[in-house]
Amino acid sequence: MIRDIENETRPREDLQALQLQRLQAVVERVYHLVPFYRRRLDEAGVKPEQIRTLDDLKRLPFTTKQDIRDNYPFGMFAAPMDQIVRIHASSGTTGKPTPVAYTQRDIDNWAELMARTLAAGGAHAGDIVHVAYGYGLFTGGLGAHYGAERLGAAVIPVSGGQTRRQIMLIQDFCPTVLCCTPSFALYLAEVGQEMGVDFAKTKLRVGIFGAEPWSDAMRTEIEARLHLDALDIYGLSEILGPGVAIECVEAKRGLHIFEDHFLPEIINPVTLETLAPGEIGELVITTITKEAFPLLRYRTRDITSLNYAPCKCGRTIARIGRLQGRSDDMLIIRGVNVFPSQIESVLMETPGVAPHYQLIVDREGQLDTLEVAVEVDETVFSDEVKQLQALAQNIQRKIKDYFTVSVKVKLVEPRTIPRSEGKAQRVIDKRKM
Ligand code: DLL
Repeated sequence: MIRDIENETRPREDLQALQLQRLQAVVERVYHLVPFYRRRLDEAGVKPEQIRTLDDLKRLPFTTKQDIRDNYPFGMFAAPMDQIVRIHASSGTTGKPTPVAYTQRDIDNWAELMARTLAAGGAHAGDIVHVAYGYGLFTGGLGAHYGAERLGAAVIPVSGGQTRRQIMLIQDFCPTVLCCTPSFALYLAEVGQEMGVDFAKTKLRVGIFGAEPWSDAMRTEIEARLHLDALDIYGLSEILGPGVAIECVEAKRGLHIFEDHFLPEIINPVTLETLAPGEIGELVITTITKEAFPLLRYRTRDITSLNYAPCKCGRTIARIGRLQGRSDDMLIIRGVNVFPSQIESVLMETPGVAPHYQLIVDREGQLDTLEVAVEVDETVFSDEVKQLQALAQNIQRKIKDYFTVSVKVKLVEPRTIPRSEGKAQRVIDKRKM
């Protein structure tokens, strides 16, 4: 269902007029309220009044995560503290978290965007939404929570953890919508199976899964095991949290990005040139409605492409392709670029291995090596050693055919790869240890 027909099905010319007006306002805002941006814009020789067309976006400087770090903790806020009502932060695998802020209007816009997101998945008032994204500094839990309430749905704010108890609640409280990471969805399926739960008998109808990369093959697996429509949701704390882009349940082809709030571009991460629709590169987003934490041309590091073709659901807003991963997560194994999600696709095509894996990157001499540790399922595990070896070789060959690199494949016992209640850790980089 389209919750906001006006903003999601507008003719492009009208949308662009709105975007330009909002872009001009945000440039004006940051120029006057954020010393960092004033300096950057002055260095680039751009004054707010020189933004006359959407094309002038290209004249604006990029913003990076490092810029936000350099202004730690609150130097990039564009509203005084008496107008800020919420602070979240991205986890940051190393060092300090990256704080982001919201005014009351930002929170309202976010709730509305998340309501639009859930509606794209077919959710409506009367639904019961089980939110298993973490609550706290992470934006997933509270983002989904406010959106579901705005939609008029009932929220079960379980947050992460206590997997068995969550399965009990799914059976007893009968939620119809499940919000969590795809790796946790898979874990719920696994634990449910151990508990003898038939998910076809639960009321779950749709899953809103994101916050980490996952493949189409993983979607098929989760849909079959949980008996629901699994949709991909994208967002990042710096830009908003969840509610930036979502697949529609009608097409499940590309994630609609809410262009009335975000201006997307795709750039070549090396030359920084803007790429054409369809070309794969780094997603850059300019927020055009945020008050407390607006960002100009923020380099997300996420790799995808843009598609402006109207969708069969009726939306005219652009779609981004499924995220391949972050440029920082891309492994370069003997000169070949490999994304963990691509390895996942190969593993998922192989009968006998479970969808739980880890990639271990190491270095031998000057060369980077990759070991793929993947669980075999119960039936295969009891097979003879010879059969297990053949399975490992088969996976090795498939990966070699696909990427032209040789990797080591290690089959491991069922349930030995750590399960995740939030974002899964797929890559272990021993080079950095
Ligand atoms: O993960 C916000 C979120 C919460 C999105 C719940 C979706 C659902 P951060 O912790 O700041 O925010 O992490 C953002 O996660 O730059 C991507 O690299 C990755 N990511 C998020 N969604 C997807 C997705 C939240 N659908 C970072 N596919 C982003 C692939 C994703 N990667």
